[in-house]
Amino acid sequence: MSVVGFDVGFLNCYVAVARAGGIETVANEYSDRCTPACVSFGPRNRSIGAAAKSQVVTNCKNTVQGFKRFHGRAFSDPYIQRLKSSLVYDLAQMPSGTTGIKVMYMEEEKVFSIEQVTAMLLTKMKETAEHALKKPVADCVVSVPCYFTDAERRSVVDAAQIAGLNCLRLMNETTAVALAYGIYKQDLPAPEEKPRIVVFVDIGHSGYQTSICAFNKGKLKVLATACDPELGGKDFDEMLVRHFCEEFGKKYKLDVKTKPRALVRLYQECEKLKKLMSANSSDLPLNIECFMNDIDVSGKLNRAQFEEMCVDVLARVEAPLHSLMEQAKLRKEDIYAVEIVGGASRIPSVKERISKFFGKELSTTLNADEAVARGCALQCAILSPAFKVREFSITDAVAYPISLKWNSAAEEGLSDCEVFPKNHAAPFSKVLTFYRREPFTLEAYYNNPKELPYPDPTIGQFVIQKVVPQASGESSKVKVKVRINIHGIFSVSSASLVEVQKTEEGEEPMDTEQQTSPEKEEEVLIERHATSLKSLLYYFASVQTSTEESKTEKKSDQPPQAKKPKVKTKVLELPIENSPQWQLALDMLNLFVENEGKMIMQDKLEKERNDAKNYVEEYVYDMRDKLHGMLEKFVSEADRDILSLKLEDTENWLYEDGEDQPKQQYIDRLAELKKLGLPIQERYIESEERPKAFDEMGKQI
Ligand code: ATP
Ligand code: K
Ligand code: MG
Repeated sequence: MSVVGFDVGFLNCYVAVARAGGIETVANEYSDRCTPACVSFGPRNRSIGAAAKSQVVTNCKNTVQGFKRFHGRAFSDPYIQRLKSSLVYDLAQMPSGTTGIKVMYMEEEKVFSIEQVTAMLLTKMKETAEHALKKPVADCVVSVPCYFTDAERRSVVDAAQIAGLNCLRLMNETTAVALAYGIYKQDLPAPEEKPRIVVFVDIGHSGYQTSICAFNKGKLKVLATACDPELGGKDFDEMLVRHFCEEFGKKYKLDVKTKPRALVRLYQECEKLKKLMSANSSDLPLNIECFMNDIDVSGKLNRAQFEEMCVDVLARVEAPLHSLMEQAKLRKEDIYAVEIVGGASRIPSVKERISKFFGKELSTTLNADEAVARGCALQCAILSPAFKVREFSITDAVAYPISLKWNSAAEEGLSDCEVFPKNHAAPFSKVLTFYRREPFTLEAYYNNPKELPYPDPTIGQFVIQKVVPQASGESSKVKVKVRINIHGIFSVSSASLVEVQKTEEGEEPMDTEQQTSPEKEEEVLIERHATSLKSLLYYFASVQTSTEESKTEKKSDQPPQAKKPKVKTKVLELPIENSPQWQLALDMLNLFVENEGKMIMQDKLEKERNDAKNYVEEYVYDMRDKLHGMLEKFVSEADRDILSLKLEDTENWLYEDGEDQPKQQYIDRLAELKKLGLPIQERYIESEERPKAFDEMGKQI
């Protein structure tokens, strides 16, 4: 049982773990807590994270970044098509119609699905966690932007599975931040008191997310969220790149856009410049040597000019804040604090806008880079039975209103019903009642496509199978449980048919089965009995809280003395055929799991091969130094010449034929060298030990 939180950022990823001392953000093999969201493909292996980022320029066509936005998207999605032209690497269509990336890997052209690419990143992050915890990691919580749709979320869940992770929860990034904020607060209002209202703002590289939350002791409730999925640090970079492309075009007659490598370098330098400008308002230089056609370029910019060129981007900061306050129906005076996180929240003009909107100083009590990962690790600790944490209940909110439509039994066409309005509590289950004689289909969709950052409002089709009429010929009562699960994903989780076995004439059967789940639940009557189909009646029953789900036969609990009819009902579970939109097929998923395992093995073998080669190289240099240094007295001139020659031979070999050999070749070479070197080293050690031993003896006497 591991307790791990992964912040899978568009640009930067973080890993937090729970250890005896509490929650800790842990460093990767480069002693860096930030792991770039970058995967690079080579002729023999993959590089992931920092190792991949160092290849962004040298291996630009096979180094992928910025792929978080491809999840759950069709290749034909206009959004993907638009992006495609601006990317240095290639995209391709997967057989299922979703988006894949096309690269050269192991000297072959390969197309990887987005789930596979994110899985590669997660593989790296998993290793980082395993290294820190010194044990295998499976259970974890993974972050997603709160504006992710169902298809995007399912795609991330699949990616986690491909990486061999057991994702206990996909956590909305803003909610993770809210948890990291609230769980340690000792002074939250008591449960019956007026809650403390806090706004959270996360501006990362790709997206802008805001949420407004109510805190009481031991709980947090997300009241509303508002986002701009296309506003983040990258938009500021974009403006800078555009500016310098123009400037260099005029000044040096360079068409930067035609050279992917130059463009990638310009993006890197502009991002650096942007960060510097957060701390300096004076003129700052931008210099790139050998930028294009052997030309060195230089330019300069100050913060005022930067803000001027970013007016349109900055103008978009306010809209989500307006929407947030409008949805929550609260006044600005009700807000206790505005907490900001995310790298781009450091841009002074962004901070100014937010602060001005609320008429309030912003709070930066949380670690701007690590709060999401820490919140995820905290959530994982809460979900883990093996870990003791403070009780803390989290109620999230539905980001987009969800409706169901179905063919009405009265054959009057389609009926529909909004089952989860915007900001409805999540996770949550509802039991819907239908009266049917045959199988029927429910179609789930987002009913407000205008606010969806996604072209297709379809969530999926769910066929309730094996529905039959009652023995009497009447329609059967069918109970369908729909839910927003812990990942924020809609599903039809179960369906059952209530079979009336015996009733006395004229009486309505009473069913007494109880629906339960650890989640909050509600019963909604969708259709009335067959005779009054026209009216859709909503009937909100109280939340039921019994502890066992009845799946088998149940008797109605009529008191025997009240001479009422005896009714026996039997509840039959019905199979459901699920077809969620853009769902990765199970056989593909299994294949990807298998392939990820093979690629991990390949990377491991390649690393071992490289290490073996490095050992030879190290030995050559080390021994050569020592032969003329500390080992000089312990070797005859003749032996030294033999070994020296052998070392030189080996060095030459390493740069020629030995450049790229199987691991065993290096092991053998090293063994050959050691056969000559070891006796010399032994003589040296012996001579070192002898006086020491005498010393020891002297001390004892
Ligand atoms: P997302 O949340 O959109 O998935 P992310 O989590 O990877 O992306 P962050 O790590 O929060 O993003 O932020 C990265 C962005 O913040 C980059 O655009 C980076 O240039 C920017 N950034 C970081 N530090 C500063 C700074 N001091 N000034 C300006 N921008 C900064
Ligand atoms: K991040
Ligand atoms: Mg982020």
